[in-house]
Amino acid sequence: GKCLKKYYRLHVMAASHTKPFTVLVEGNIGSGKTTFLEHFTQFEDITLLTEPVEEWRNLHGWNLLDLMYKDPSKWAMTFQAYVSLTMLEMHRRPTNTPIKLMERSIFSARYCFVEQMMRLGTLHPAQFAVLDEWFKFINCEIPVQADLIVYLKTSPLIVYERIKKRARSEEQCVPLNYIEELHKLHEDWLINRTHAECPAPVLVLDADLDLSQITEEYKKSEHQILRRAV
Ligand code: DCP
Repeated sequence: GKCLKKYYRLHVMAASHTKPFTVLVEGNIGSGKTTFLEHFTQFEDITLLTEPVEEWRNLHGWNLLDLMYKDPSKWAMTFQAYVSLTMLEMHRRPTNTPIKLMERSIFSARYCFVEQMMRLGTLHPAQFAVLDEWFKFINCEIPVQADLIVYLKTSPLIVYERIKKRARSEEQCVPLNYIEELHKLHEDWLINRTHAECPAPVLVLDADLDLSQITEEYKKSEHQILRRAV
């Protein structure tokens, strides 16, 4: 009996490690995705994959984010190709915990950012087609675990002010209009469901709240993420 119990426990652990309960944290630029993930450092059993943007700012010393904002038509394709790679790597990264929280996904890259750059003409239709074929291939052939999406819903004007305040050098020229369109694309994907696919159930949080109130809002997601009474 004891032996079997031990075997069972090991088995469950192994299963949870290869297939951890995976939460994708989504929301507009400046919606507080990193802050949301940081809230969960207090809990055990969770792997946090934060700030993929830091990889985009330093690939062998190259700041792809900066190149992309400075000369979008030239660099959008390169930038989005690298974003897809880093996101896929995060989706596939093994954990030794039963829960995994990650910032963004290959889905928001495709349905929000690549979509936006295609509509603006920043990506040539042929460049868009290549990125889209990569996305479809990955989607069909490579298992990407997604059990819950936390959508940090914001108003464009509020995140626009936050972006100006945090003054990440690359983002200084991002206009309000760009943020508004990105907002609509997040809403279309996660609320209006205009794309055939939404990979997981969506939990919507009010991320307009400021830092003094946001912890209470974040707490509302704890039981769904930890899957126990909290
Ligand atoms: N970006 C992009 N294409 C993507 C993903 C991101 O052009 N597929 C850009 C938009 C931002 C920067 O990368 O300028 C980082 O955006 P994120 O929303 O991913 O990260 P933040 O740091 O803004 O998130 P938060 O403030 O919510 O923590």
